[in-house]
Amino acid sequence: MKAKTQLNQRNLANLPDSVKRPTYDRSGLTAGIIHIGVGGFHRSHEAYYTDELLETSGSTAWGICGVGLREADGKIAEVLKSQDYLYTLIVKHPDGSIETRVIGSIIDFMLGCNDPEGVIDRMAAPTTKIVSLTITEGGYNFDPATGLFDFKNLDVKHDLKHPDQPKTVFGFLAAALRKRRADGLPPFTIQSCDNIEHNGDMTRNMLLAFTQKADPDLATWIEDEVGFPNAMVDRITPVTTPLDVKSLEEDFGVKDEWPVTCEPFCQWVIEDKFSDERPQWETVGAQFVENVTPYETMKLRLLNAGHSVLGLLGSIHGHTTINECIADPLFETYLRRFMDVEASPVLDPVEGIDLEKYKASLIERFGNPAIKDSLARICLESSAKIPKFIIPTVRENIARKGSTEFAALVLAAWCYYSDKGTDKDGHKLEIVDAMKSELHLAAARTVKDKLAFLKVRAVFGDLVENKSFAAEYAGMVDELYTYPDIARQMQALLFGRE
Ligand code: CS2
Repeated sequence: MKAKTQLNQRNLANLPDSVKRPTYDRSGLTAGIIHIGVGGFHRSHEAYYTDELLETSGSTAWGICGVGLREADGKIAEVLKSQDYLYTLIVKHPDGSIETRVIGSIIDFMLGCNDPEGVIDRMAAPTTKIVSLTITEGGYNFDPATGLFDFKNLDVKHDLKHPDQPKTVFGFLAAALRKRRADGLPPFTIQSCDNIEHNGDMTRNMLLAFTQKADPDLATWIEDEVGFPNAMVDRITPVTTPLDVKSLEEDFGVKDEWPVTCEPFCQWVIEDKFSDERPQWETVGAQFVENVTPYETMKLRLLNAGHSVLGLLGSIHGHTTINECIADPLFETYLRRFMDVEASPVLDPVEGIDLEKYKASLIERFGNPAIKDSLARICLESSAKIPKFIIPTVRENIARKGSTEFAALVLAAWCYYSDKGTDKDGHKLEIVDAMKSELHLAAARTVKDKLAFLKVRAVFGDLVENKSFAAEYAGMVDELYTYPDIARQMQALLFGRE
């Protein structure tokens, strides 16, 4: 039996040699970065890059203070505090080998729902240079039907009435920027790390819409002074399982209540548009570029869209993980065909990237048998993902009269998934989506109206008005409801009817 060491600052020196750990002086760091949304992805990505930077540069200005805005963030707050904000990153290679590394860049954590003034003050402190965000695709409060900021959101209404006790990220950003301006401080950079095309521009537009209503003078200052770099972020980070916690303890001797697992691959391409100082992340593998758009479009429409394609088709077929889908030749071929015939033709060339190699690398990454990325995670909040990952490709193909059938079948599968909530053999699927009941109600009307699901404007906009796409989709839903066997339809699209 291996000796077991509780992860905390005091015990760092006692960890087994196989576990890499920070050697820099964490007690001397200031939090130049405040990060809102400390989920697995932040911990495998920005916090990892920053840890490497602190390890190699001797800089003391770039510690991270994590922030959670919701009650549900209480758990991560508690775990991180009890471990002196340390956690283990478990990197799983396809050959089964594992690297473990304790990340030290997070040095504090605050809960906005318990202490809004404290969080605002921290964001407004002179040492804060960047507020970064992973608030998920659905967190931007963007109404896809109108393209505008959603003022109907009750928390937004609350924030407009109580600017010093905000609940939403926009309320917090506005309050902190207002304070900095009053204190004569430069603004921080606002850095989105979410999977949204032009994520910086999106953040800017949403924050400006909010502040134009809340405080028009402040909006002008934000417009003139605040940097919102767009970025492409990438590292597959599955949900941590109890088995991950147990294996870390048994195989490596580290007791860590909430480690993070991820793949070896990691990428971060950022526009160099910061309002103030920034970390030299380029020294640890990030790329700074003039224009990130082609990179983000490529990633969203191949990787994230590819995930959703496998996630929805795979779920109703009865697969449970991404690597299981890739191990099934029908699914791998389908994904390749979607990427080649529908996604690639509407992508701009990306400097320095060979698209064929990029797609092959995605198949390889998805196939990593150690990752076991669950389809439940991939399908989580599909209503926020599909409009960003798949619908733009469909629209562009409609415009250029290209193929849309591979995507249409995914939407038909999503309808079935939302309606039945089971795979084809009746096993219950775990569906988590802010629009779950609305989507279920629409999907359940399919038998009466084949286009009922496609008519949900908040997701599909006016897609249903395109007659030929609507007919293609209707035919697929019809067939799926008649023969609930998605593999049969995938086969027919790929190889024709027998
Ligand atoms: C996934 C992403 O949430 C999803 O649907 O596609 O979380 C994906 O794993 C990451 O963006 C990888 O960088």
